[in-house]
Amino acid sequence: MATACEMKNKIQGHPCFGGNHHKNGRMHLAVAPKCNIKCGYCSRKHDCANESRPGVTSRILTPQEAIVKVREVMASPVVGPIIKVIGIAGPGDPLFNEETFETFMMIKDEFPHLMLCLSTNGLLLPESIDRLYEIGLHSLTVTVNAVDPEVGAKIYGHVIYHGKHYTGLDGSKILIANQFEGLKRAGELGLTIKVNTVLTPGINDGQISMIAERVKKLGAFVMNIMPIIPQADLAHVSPPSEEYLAEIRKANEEIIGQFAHCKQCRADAIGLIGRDLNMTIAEDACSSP
Ligand code: CLF
Ligand code: SF4
Repeated sequence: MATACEMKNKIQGHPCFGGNHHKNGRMHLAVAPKCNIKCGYCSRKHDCANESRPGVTSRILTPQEAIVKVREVMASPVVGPIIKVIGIAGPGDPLFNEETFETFMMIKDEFPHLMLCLSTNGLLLPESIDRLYEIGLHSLTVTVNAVDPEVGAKIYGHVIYHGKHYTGLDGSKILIANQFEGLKRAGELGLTIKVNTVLTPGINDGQISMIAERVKKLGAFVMNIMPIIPQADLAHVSPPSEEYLAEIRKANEEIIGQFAHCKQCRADAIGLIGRDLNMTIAEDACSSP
């Protein structure tokens, strides 16, 4: 596990881990369309709601298109210097799409100075973590919504694992066990880890502190408690108020640092958090000779 000092150096420049998010930006590559679980708040028509703002459907890029896009963005005089991180966050689960690995390998070869970042539901983390480490993954986000499989079963409709379809408690048990096993291994490897938790009032409120305690012990650096955006099977849930969200974050900040600047970005977001620069890149491209 990395020491606090090593971790502080590692997160320099990463806008989602406490690096200055007014100066440092990230570029998401939407290369991962397929998902292997069904979160109750996911409509499947949109980007992964664990890391992305629902309601915006991305155009899926092939790894070849993605590297072309990175070249274009890095060549932009306005946006290029801001980008410090390349993230793959959907629109499905990155680890369930081989294109994720292909894309990261190309980025690593051509832009070794950029930090590679991945966000996953964690189902395939135990079998993928060594591969991610070898590719040089810098930072990992796992969305953990429950410690107790009974609670998880109210959030996850199904889990498809190694070709088999599991529902209810069976699926939830596999998912949660794999999330913690993968996190444990990631901590041992010294990766920079963030845990996202979708606060779903009336369902997982009582789980938040248990998640915080457990992931902190495994080496997570920061927690990002996000408000549910109710839709699909969980459309009836009332989202938390800003006051309630702030209260829950405060109650857990002594256990693990809380990231409060998340903007639930699109899977193809580019630029500073909360300030998408896709248009700037298009304008740069138009004004190039
Ligand atoms: Fe992207 Fe996520 Fe990496 Fe950041 S976003 S893959 S950790 S580079 Fe950041 Fe956006 Fe919130 Fe994610 S603000 S949704 S926490
Ligand atoms: Fe939807 Fe993401 Fe959950 Fe998959 S992991 S079901 S894409 S919210």
